[in-house]
Amino acid sequence: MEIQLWREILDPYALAVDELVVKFNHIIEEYRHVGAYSPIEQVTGRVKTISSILEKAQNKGIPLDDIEEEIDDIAGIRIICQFVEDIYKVVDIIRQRSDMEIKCETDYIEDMKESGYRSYHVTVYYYVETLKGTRKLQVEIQIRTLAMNFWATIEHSLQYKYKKNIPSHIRERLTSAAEAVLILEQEMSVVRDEIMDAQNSFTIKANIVADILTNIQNLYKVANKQEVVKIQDDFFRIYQEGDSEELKKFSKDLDLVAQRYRAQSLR
Ligand code: 0O2
Repeated sequence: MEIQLWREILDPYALAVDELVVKFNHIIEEYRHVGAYSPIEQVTGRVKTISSILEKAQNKGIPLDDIEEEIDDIAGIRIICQFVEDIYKVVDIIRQRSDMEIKCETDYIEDMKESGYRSYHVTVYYYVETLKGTRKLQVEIQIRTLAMNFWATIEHSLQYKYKKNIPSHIRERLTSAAEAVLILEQEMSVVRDEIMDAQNSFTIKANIVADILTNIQNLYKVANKQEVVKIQDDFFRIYQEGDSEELKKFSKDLDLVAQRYRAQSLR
């Protein structure tokens, strides 16, 4: 197939990947803005390379004309979570969205692959607008924890290195590493609430400080300089004392001052 033709096929998938990465990143932002823990830690996306598409088509006996129908991971999104529980939250988020229609789901976490691979796969239909009109595309979303991703990335590289024939002694190591990942995740789940609390209070504090600094910056433009310098000194003192409740109260009071000057911060 000519390169131009491949470009025509793959360009809409690149658009789908770009849009979806933006959308999932925006979900992280939404959680952070309300100071809540985000079940999504990180999002990446990729369009399958031509050689990888051809290899898959050949291995599975798929005619070139049918690749878009038969290969559901031409566009791939990978969502990384901190905890196993978060994966199912993300799946719920996807199920509720009106811009993605679920085609199928595979839970390789409940049903680990023989290789030791664990991940939750959701294949969705997603619409993109192109010069030639609306296109309905398949996108594979892989949702996994940081630990599962670490394992899968290493195993994938080894598969590549050994052309899918990983020597048995390395296979055995990978199997025990997969078991270690399982134990690690179980242990981390026990302390999940503690970790979430710590991360939440960190995000909340960071948001409050950002609000305060924006308000001070805005006030510099409109308010009496001496008053703003005093506000700034008070802020530094409270910040250094490290009392979160005091910081919250200070932020609320500052909001009122900023409102008075119509200089309120809007993040
Ligand atoms: P890439 O882009 O190189 O990652 P099937 O015939 O159903 O078993 P299919 O249709 O590829 O295979 O679907 P499946 O099993 O859901 O796999 C889709 C993708 O999941 C793979 O893409 C991998 O990214 C990942 N995956 C599945 N099994 C394994 C595994 O054992 N180890 C690792 N590291 N990843 C796995 P591709 O096609 O390999 O391409």
